[in-house]
Amino acid sequence: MPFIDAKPFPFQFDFDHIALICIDMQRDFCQPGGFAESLGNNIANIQPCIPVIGKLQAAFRKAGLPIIHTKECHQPDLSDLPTAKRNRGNPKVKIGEFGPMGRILVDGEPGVEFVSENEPREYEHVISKPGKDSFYRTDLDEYLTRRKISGLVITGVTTEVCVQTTMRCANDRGYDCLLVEDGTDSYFPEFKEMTLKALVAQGGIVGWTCKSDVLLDMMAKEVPGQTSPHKAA
Ligand code: TIU
Repeated sequence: MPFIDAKPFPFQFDFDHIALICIDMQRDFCQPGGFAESLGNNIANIQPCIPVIGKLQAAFRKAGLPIIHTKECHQPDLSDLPTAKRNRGNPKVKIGEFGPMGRILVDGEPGVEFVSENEPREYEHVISKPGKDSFYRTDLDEYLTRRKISGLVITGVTTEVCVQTTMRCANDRGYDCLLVEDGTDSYFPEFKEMTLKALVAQGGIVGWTCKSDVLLDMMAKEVPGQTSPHKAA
């Protein structure tokens, strides 16, 4: 099993028990007129991770490894939207109201869909989640258990919100988490920097971080075991 260069120490990449998770690569967070802009965020800051995630998705597909895609959204009747979340931040356009890409953060609307560079393939697992934690009111834990996945390579937006929350919640459930440094972005570069540091502090209290080229180089060289349970799935 290969080890890859990571912080705070090398990460053992177990081809038979690992998945890539791409968190909330949605138009509402990445493109003009979506939820992020309604909160006053500068979406330019989160564009760099999009092509990096595209490369990681291609490598995981080539290796026959599972990819999970999450999207933050709510039911059309907003029954899963807490009033506190709807009012938080005093946004210009609230969740459920109409923006240029349909109803903001409502499942099925154009804004909730994935940016074209990071779209799921037909057979990949897609999770609609009402919160920042990808485990909250979703089947993620059950899916990972069923697929015998014990390690997660984590990517997506935003670093200190849904990405960090999910990594902490995965860590508490016993998953080994490797966050890809250039495969995640924040509207606030200083928050990204501090989050990356905080996650690996204290001997990797929440997990590991690495650069995408280290991971991609290793995946290009290693031939995953032919008996991988994910190959046939
Ligand atoms: N606002 C912000 O930074 N993030 C979110 O609301 N959701 C995610 O991080 N996906």
